Amino acid sequence: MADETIEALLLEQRKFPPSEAFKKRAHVVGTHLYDEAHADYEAFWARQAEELVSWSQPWQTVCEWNPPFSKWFIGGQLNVAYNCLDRHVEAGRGGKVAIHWEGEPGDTRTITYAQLLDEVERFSNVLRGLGVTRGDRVNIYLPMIPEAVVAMLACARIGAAHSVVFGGFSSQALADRINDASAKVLVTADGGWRRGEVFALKPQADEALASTPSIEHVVVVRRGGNAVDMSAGRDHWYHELMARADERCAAEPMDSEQLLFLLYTSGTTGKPKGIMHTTGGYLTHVTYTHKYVFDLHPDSDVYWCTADVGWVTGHSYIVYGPLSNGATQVIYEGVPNFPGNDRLWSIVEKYGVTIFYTAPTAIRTFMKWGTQEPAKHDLSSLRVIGSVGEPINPEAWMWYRENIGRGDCPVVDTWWQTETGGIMISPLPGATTTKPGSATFPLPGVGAEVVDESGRTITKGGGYLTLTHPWPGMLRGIWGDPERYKETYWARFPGRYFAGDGAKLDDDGYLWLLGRVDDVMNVSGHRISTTEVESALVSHPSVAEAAVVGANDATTGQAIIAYVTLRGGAQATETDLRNHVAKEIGAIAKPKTIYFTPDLPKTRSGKIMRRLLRDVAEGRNLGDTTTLADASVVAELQSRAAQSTED
Ligand code: 7RM
Repeated sequence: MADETIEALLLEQRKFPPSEAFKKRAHVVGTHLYDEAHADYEAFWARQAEELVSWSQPWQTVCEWNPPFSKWFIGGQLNVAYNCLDRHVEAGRGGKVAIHWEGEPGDTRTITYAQLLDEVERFSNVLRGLGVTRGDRVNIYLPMIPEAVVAMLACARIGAAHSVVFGGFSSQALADRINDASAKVLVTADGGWRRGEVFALKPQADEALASTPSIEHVVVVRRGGNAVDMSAGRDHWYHELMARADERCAAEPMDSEQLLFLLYTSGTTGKPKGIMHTTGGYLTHVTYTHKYVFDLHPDSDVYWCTADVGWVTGHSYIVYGPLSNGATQVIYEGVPNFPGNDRLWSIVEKYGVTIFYTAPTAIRTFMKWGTQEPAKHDLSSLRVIGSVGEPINPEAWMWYRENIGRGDCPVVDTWWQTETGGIMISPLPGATTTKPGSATFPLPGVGAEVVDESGRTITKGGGYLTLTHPWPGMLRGIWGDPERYKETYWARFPGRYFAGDGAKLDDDGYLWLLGRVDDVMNVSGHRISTTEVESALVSHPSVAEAAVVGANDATTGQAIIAYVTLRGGAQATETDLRNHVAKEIGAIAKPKTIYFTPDLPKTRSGKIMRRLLRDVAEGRNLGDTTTLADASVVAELQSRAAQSTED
């Protein structure tokens, strides 16, 4: 972590205690939850599981910890879909709106809990009819439409694990994930709306399906209206299957440790990891955090998380947390600047959104668009605003507070990961005095410590973020690769979970997250490994060698910068290679800039000097280059980087 960043954060002295007005209605004021959890974290989580989740059979053991493998609420049985739907309908809240859905073109759907339950029951029967049984995997590759939620909950209802692949991923990425999980069924759509146009999904899926032998059936939702090929016997329209499906499908009890989903995330190698999450612990974690971090009052709040269901934030804080809590939420299909830069604020006004959860990269984009955009709308309904996905710089935090939160809403900066399942470090809006740019403290029930290189606990200053004891939503492993699970998270600091993030503790004990310390980039809150992009580049026939680094970027947090050496006599343009990466991984992984160079800077033993390339990309003076085999390579790259900043 660059020293300047730490210095800049240290200068941040502003503090914002919760207002008296907010405290009056808040679920948590003061320290009682922290005290309770501190005394006995297992008993604390057990109380949450009992109060917030409905079980069809109680558990015998709260937690079994065979490091690094944990099991929670052992012997307990429950159904996640029952918790998210049936129990609200049974309690007389079937008429309550679960989802205010807004399509990008402006079409809308209002879906109550009773209607969502009906749809999920029918789709559960559809999946069963296609041969899906308990323990199978179902892949989901959909735009942000209600059917994504329906498909996930239907899987949960019948005990199949879903593996959602973000619609922006390429056919190759989809095929890799389907094959790793050996999924039986794929749920996709013809296309979806984005930036005023239909983007096709089914043709991408078709390309993937050419190399996914495990898939027996494909269900296609009609959304984009674009023409698609349907392969007879394999492909089926969602609406046709639904029209024929039985209406009722009882929620079967599942074991607390039944696999709920796989979600693939980038690691430091080229191969994404299938992160495993199970049933009882995960649901407890996301229900608890969604209720307390956002101070959710389901009878009066309208909640909106702008994530995509293809990311873990969409799983935990669009689908499972909010629905388990019986919240009313907004789901929006499209981009924030269609038809204008004020689209999100028009949605906040239209639905009276009270809780808004987004990413720093979005906030920095709103800053660029200017304060006149939110000023066009009445945002007075907002009362809690949140941030997730990457470190939020104090300037963006203050802008968010002032211009979206009227200087009056608590800002909750929430740190967590795909692997943690739910929020781990965050303020509680009625209890925590915030500082702009700090995620503040571990939540009650969570143990987090900063350690130095040798694993010693630090109480002040910078180091590595570790988690000190198991928590209910923690990943249960990496699909098919227990060794990689141990090595990635538990080997660096024995007995501790290593998150891969740098962190700093200030004089008051506040945590400041400093970003990744490994080869994982964070671009607009999306995790992409440098190796993955390098592999994509070298798979192009013209590329001999490639090095990829994440350089600081004012809007996206980090930007992907690639250095490429072409094969002798080969021709390829920057556009060719960017498109190639989009085809291999997806548009989110396209390098922002590609520098062509006859050689990459290497140590004498042949290792590419990525640190040095990052320095070049960020325009820093180079330190020690004496270990380089050929220092002139760097001088050349540096002068070109300087030129491109002047352009
Ligand atoms: C939820 C999510 C995880 C990585 C994580 C961090 C970074 C996430 C924050 C943050 C600073 C935050 N899951 N990160 N939230 N850094 N402050 N509030 O993003 O698996 O996709 O990414 O994201 O580096 O390790 S994720």
